[in-house]
Amino acid sequence: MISHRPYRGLMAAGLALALGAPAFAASHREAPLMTLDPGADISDVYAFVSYDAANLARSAAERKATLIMNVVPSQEPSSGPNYFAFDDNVLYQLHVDNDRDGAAEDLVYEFKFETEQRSPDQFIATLALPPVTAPDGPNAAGMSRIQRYRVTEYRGCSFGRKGPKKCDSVTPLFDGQLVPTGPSNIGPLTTPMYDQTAALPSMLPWSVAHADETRREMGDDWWPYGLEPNRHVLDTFLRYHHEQGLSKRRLTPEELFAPETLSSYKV
Ligand SMILES: [Ca+2]
Ligand SMILES: [Ca+2]
Repeated sequence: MISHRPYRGLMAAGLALALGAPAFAASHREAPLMTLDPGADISDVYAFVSYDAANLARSAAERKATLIMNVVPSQEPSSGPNYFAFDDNVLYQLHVDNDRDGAAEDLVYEFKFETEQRSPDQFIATLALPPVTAPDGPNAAGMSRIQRYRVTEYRGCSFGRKGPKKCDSVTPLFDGQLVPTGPSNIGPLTTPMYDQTAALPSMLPWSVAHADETRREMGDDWWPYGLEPNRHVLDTFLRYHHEQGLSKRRLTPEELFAPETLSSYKV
C-alpha cells in the first residue's frame, strides 16, 4: 500500500504475469493496523481470461481478461443493516505487468468513488420502501446512500508517491462519467430483480445472459451458504480424501469446523 494525500492509495500489483513480485500482494486482514481501515484492506484479487463463448472464440491475442479486486474482508452476509461500502478517500488501483519485467505499471486501472448520502435522517442505508430495482435514479429511492465511481486507464506510466507520470496514455473510461455501484444483495423484498439492479448490466453486455445460463444449469443459488446445503459436497470430498489414503479415517463434515464456529454462525 502506498500513501497518497488526500487519497490513501491501495493497489493490487503484479497481476497476471508478475506473481513473484515481492512488494504488494493481496491478503486477508494481514496486519494489526490494517484492521482499522477495512475500506482500504484488499482481500482477494483475481485475473483470468473471460470465459464466455464470444471471448473464447477470439484469437488468443484478442481475448479480454476480467480483473477483480475485493476489499473490506471477512464480513458476514448477515452484518446488516448497513452493509459494506467503498471509501471515497482510498485510491483503488489494479496494476498489470504485461511484459514480465516485474514492474506492474504497463496498464493500470484506477477507481475513485464518490458517495452521496441522500437521506440523512434515514439511518439504514437501504430500505425496501419502495423496493430498490435500479442502482440509481427514481427506482433507487430506497437507498439513502449511493456510491458512484469513475475509472481511469493509464498505459505506460511510471508511478511514484505523487501519482503517475510520463504516461503513454491516460483514458477516462465510460466517457469520464460517474457509474453507480450496485446495492448490496439484501434479499427479495428489498432488492428484487437483483441481477438487473446490480452492476451486471453496466459491466459487460453479456453478463446478464451469462447469469441466466448459470441459473438454468445450477439453480437460483449456485453458491449455497452453510453446512447443510453443502453437506453432500463436503462428504464426497472427505470420502475421496479417505479412499485415496490422505486421511486415516473418513471424517464427517462437522469435524472440518471448530465447534465454536458451528454454535455461533450458520456454517
Ligand atoms: Ca488485506
Ligand atoms: Ca512491466
